[in-house]
Amino acid sequence: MTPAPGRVQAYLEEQLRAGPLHFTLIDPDKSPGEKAAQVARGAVELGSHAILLGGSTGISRGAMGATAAAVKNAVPVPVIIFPEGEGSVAPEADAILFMSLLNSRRLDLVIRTHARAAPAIRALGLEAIPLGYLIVAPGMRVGEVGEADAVPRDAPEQAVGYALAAEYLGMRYVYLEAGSGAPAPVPVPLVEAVRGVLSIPLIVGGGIRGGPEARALLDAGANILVTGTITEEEGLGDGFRAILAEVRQSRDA
Ligand code: 1GP
Repeated sequence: MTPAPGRVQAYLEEQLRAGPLHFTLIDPDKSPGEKAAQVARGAVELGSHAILLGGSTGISRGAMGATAAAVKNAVPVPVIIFPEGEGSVAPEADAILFMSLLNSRRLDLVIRTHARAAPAIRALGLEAIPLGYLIVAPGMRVGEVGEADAVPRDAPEQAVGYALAAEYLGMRYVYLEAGSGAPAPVPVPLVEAVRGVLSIPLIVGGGIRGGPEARALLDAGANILVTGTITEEEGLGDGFRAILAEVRQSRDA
């Protein structure tokens, strides 16, 4: 029997019926506790639909938990852990992206860490969101640490294979990641090719720095845009607002 999607997945499915979404990624290491809560509050006021917590390597469960609690207290949208390992499993969040790094050469990032973490996730009652995570060149730090065979930017057929495999394995989302701080987002033709074959929602992140990039990715069929660096570097300024405006425009269309 397939388990019914949890509360956060049900919320996202409902929201996705009305159009694309935006998630704000906050690194609890760089913005702990109240600082993260403040960023989250502003982002949600501007229209962001969920807060992802993660980004740095080596974050402790205590630090992740404290920040998740502060953010949860501040915003009415889901607070979702974007994990980097077992230390990221904090029950204070609403859910955790249960993500397999599909094109990693490290078996622990494909499945073994998951096997170690799954019993704790179950015991804590944390909602696990099954997700296939695919690194596209340049991949930046996550590509290096994750020892990914990054999908070349001109090889959409490779991304299509991985994305379809993720769907056939029962994953509920596919995330195309160019890497945090990437000089350019995932290429439009690659997003179009994956969207063309996939039935599940497509998340795209890495290197989205303004309205035009957001518009191009939305037109290519991205269902959820993730941004992190822009708020770290520019706060909730014009660039961030322009991205949210494009998402809103697609929802209103
Ligand atoms: C990183 O996709 C996210 O995992 C966000 O990337 O920091 O470049 O916005 P940026």
